[in-house]
Amino acid sequence: MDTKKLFVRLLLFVSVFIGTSFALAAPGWLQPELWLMAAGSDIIAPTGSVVINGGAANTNSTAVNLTVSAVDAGGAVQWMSFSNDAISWTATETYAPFKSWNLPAGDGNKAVWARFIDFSDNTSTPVPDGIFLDTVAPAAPVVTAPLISTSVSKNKTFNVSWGGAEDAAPSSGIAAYDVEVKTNSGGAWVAWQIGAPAGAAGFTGAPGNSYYFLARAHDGAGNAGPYSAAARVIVPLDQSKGIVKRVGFAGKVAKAKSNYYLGTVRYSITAGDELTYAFKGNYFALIGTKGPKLSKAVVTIDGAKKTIDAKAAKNKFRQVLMEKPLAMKKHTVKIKNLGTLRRGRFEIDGNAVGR
Ligand SMILES: [Ca+2]
Ligand SMILES: [Ca+2]
Repeated sequence: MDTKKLFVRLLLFVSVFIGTSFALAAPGWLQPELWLMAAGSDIIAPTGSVVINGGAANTNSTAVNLTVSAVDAGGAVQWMSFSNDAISWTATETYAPFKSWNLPAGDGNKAVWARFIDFSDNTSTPVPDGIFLDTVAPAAPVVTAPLISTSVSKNKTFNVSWGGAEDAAPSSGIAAYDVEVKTNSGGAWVAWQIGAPAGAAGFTGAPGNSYYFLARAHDGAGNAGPYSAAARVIVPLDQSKGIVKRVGFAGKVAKAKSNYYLGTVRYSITAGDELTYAFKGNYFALIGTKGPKLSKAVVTIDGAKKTIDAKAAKNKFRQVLMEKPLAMKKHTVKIKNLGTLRRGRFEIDGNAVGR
């Protein structure tokens, strides 16, 4: 074998050897960090950030999730470490984008600090993120509504308002209210206003039904408070519903623009006229007109009589002329016009029957 061939073979062998070695070591060799480390030249610390719960302002749990992000100018971030006070740090652990973390107990402002370390042990300046810890739910709010819709409305629509929930300090604030409604005592609760600010809204019912409203508040950290007591609103039956017997009381007014409930009223101008109603419910109120020319009447509920007087200095519409809580069952109500002298007219506008 001549020298030339030997040289070519040697060259080939060396090339293969270097190529193989380079290929095996390539991941390391290609990392500039290692070159710089070898040269002792990485003196730049990493920089990074930490975000608690995706940047949320509040949390109701001490268990939070951290998202970290860090870069190193000289190479790669290798380790990370955390602290609740920037004094006492966790043991360094391999850098990763997520970390489960526990805030110290006690509601209020909380901070979590992170720091990042590179291969050359350069440690970043600690960086914080803050969050407000609120683990205590707000108290029940207040729901306000009329006992009988006709006290505030001549149609079937009335206003319901909610608000006033207190959230004990340290508080993340009241964020929203939920208001639910059910129809009659046996009904199912149904969402009506969900995630609403404190406020009021009109509700339209059907005559003869009772509507129950209750509300709860959520604070800014997502704690839901207890439900308020329920407020009941009775939407009365119009005066001609539920009549089982009628003597007189033949007068009727139907005038949409009047102040009567549903624009209608039934009246008597004769002493002794009598209307008998039958209802099933746990409450009864007679809705009628008061005024200078309006009479006395006798109301008999299940046999118990009561004399009432519709006289008032000026006309007032949709007044509660009498009311009575009752056992939940069928009741008979008789209304007899006494036809008082010079003010013999008696007007029945509706009957509020609680259910
Ligand atoms: Ca709270
Ligand atoms: Ca009416």
